[in-house]
Amino acid sequence: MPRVGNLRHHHYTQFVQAADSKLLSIALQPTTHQGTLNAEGSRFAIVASRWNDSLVARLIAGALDALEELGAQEKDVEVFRVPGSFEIPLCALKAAESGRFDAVICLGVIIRGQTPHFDYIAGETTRGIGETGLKTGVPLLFGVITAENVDQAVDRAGVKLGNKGFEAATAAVELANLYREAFEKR
Ligand code: DLZ
Repeated sequence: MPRVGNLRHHHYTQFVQAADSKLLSIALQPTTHQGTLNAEGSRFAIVASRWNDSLVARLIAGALDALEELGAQEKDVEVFRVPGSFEIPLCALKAAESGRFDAVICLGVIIRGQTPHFDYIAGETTRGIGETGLKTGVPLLFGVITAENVDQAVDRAGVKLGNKGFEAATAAVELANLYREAFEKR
């Protein structure tokens, strides 16, 4: 019988079902932390690659659009350009380690059809961005499009919610506020 934590699987299933059926009558009201979507007072780095620049430019525009809508000040946003997505993690690491930013928004476009070593570049970029967030404790946002072809990439670099830059910047604002409110010593 498979185990989930200390519960046997059938006990776990019953437990989940019981919790579901009682969902509306649970009395426990723990504190829930959730970041607000207010960018005022937070500082953001945008690390963006130049490869597939016409699409990355749309991601940068999307990110800036979101930050402006959420109240960020121009002086609190800095953009760093690197040659390709493979170079994003190191620049993001330096930005995070500088202590000057509450979140680092990583933007790039990697297209399989045009990239023989797509898996290596996409894999290393993803791993490096993830590791940098864990190593530095600064939230790093993954706004790197990994697409099969140009059409797919164009779809993800569109307007507002269809724009990975807009999405990543919105998440950056939320996380900057969440970590400040929930974990910073007062
Ligand atoms: C070399 C390369 C290729 C073929 N394709 C892409 C891509 O689709 N997207 C991207 O961001 N970068 C690409 N690069 C460049 C690499 O990321 C890196 O800049 C170079 O290998 C130099 O280290």
